[in-house]
Amino acid sequence: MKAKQPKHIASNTPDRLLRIKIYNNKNIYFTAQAPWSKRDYVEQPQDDFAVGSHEWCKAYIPWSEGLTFGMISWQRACDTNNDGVYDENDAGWEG
Ligand SMILES: [Ca+2]
Repeated sequence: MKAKQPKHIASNTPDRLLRIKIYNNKNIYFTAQAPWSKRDYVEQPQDDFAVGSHEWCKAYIPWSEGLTFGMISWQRACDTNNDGVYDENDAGWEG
């Protein structure tokens, strides 16, 4: 008789991350962080360009990743008149 194969062997080893919180009294807490959708880095169209360059500013899709370092960089370096788009009205536009 064949041994029955466990069906969900992977479910016992969840791929978890830990968040570490250190409080003022030096207590350290570890909390499990559930995987989130953005954890696996997806290549972005602007990856080939230097952050803040004209090409990068053009390629970056505002808010495509939410409020990230990229988004903040885009707001500071690209959308200098803060109207939500990168175009000829912004200081870094080369056109
Ligand atoms: Ca702008």
